[in-house]
Amino acid sequence: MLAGVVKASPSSPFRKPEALRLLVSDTSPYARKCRVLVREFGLSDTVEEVDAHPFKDGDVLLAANPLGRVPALIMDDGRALTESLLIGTYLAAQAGQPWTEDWDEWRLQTLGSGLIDLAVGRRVEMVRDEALYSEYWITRRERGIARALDQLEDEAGGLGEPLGFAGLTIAIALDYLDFRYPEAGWRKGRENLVTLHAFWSERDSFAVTSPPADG
Ligand SMILES: N[C@@H](CCC(=O)N[C@@H](CS)C(=O)NCC(=O)O)C(=O)O
Repeated sequence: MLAGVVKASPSSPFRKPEALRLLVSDTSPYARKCRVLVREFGLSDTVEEVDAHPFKDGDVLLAANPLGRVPALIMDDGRALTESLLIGTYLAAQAGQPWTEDWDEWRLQTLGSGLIDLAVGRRVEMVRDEALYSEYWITRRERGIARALDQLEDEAGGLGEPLGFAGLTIAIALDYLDFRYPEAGWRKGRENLVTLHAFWSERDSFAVTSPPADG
């Protein structure tokens, strides 16, 4: 069971949805956070996943999210939530398991999400035209990734709930490094992160949402 079962749910500003559409791309680690949560919360019958690769700028995605990013969660009244953290929080509430006010869990979730930001930022820089490629930005991202990994290694052992949103976000960040930046060699000397990643890797929700090998 995912974190956040202790406190009573505050009343939701949204009525209980009957059908939700989650716009995703199969390589997006942000979308993956939400896709895993849908499965962990048993919401697969309520949430339909719709492929909406952001760089295709499809009408459905742009209508849901003017920022042109996935994930976006379209509710049955047409409004859409954006940002993986907000969508995850909403899904938790819908599942009757709202996140608790565990600020340390939130802090580590945010650091894990920032690690994803840097890894995605590095990837974006790597695939730019050669003329636009910036060694400065790539190495800056790489230094940030290394620092974040070191801090997460120091703190991951103390994660109260490896199945919580922080643990999930960190595990997805690590898996994304395997996918897009294996040279980072994040496992070396980072046993706590290895354990966390292995823990999530054994879960179906994580396995079936892993990015395609040719993605
Ligand atoms: N902070 C956002 C980040 C979402 C994001 O940047 N998604 C990427 C896919 S990995 C995207 O859609 N990029 C397209 C773009 O930035 O134009 C979240 O947590 O949902």
